[in-house]
Amino acid sequence: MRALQIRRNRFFKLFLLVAAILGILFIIYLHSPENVHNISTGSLYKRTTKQKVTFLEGKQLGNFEPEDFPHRSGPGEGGKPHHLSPNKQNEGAQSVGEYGINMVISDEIAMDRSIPDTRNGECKHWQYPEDLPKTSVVIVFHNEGFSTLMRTVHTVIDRSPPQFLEEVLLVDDFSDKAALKEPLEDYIKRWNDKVRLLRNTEREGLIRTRTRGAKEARGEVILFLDAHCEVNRNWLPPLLAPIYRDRTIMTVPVIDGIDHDTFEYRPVYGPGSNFRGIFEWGMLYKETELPPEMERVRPHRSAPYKSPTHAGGLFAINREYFLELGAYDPGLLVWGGENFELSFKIWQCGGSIEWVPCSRVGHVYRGFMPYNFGKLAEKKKGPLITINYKRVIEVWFDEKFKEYFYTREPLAKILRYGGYQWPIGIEEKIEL
Ligand SMILES: [Mn+2]
Repeated sequence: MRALQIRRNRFFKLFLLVAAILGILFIIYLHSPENVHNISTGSLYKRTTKQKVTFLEGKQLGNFEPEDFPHRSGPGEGGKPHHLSPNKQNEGAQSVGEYGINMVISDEIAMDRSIPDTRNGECKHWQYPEDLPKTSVVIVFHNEGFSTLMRTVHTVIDRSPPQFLEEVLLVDDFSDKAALKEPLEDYIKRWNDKVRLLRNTEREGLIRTRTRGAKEARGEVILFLDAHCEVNRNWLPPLLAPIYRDRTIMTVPVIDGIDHDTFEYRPVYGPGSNFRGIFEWGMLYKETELPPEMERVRPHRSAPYKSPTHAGGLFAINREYFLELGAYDPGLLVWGGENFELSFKIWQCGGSIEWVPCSRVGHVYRGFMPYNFGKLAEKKKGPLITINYKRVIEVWFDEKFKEYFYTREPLAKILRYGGYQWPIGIEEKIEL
């Protein structure tokens, strides 16, 4: 008996020793250089418990698919064009001069008007994880029309599952229009703390103001929208699902057009087509259809797909990842080129960009930019946007590719773009 017990004891001790060694080896393995990255992304721990996105065969609807829009009649309902009565047309034309948008038309249209469902029919049948990350929708504005700004907020609140919407964060880039002062503060009280308002104390420009919004946001994901949008049905879960799967993925909704003079809502792209963002060597942003060889291997045309870049205005990203990348380069001026800067940084730091056909957001394309850059542009010689492009290229392109840009934009050679400070810790992330 005793002999057996001693043997058992020994066996037990040996077992403990082996278990301890295995444990230590596992800890060393976790901290080896290849895996440190995984740990910091959180994917190693969460992978086993994460829910999957699945496509439901048959007629079954996906878990976040809402009821159809009730049939309503009224100005602009159904996304139809709206026209002013003759006695208001002058006023309407004047507002186009002031805002680049016909605000008199906008004011006559309901904040929550119905709009056509422009998605691929498949989109109704996707099942998304129930524990998607909470999101701060960040909306930067400068002298925006009141009703277009508020319609953006109304549609976000009405058409997002509340459990995934941490807040809508409005960031005012030093507007001076009276309607955006107290009346705005009073209006958003109806949403209690769900809608927050921050104000810059001087003009900072879109790029820096967005970075401020990202820093002050409370959600795990930040989602930037322009200040004149209408989000469409079930727009949010499809944008969050890829980020939930991998925090280094940035997601981009497909944009529909809203006419600045009639508020007609219509798709920009042909039905069923999938486009993605590219750039040419003079840094002109373009879009091309997804190549057939990529489309062929995708089981569903409505599934997200990789894209080199994006137009800039509307996208979602893990907040901490965005800040780890140094947010937007603070040396970029006002507007332009920030979409490329962020895209290049994402790919060169191991991340990627996905366009999401099942997330549709309407955007008013303005007739022109209704404001100037004020003091922001005074100190600089040369076109701001070319200075920005030069800065992005000098930082992120290899010599060979820089030459392609200078061949297209020879004048850029003599422009000065200022000193560049690498974001802290980014060197370890760059994959050469
Ligand atoms: Mn816009």
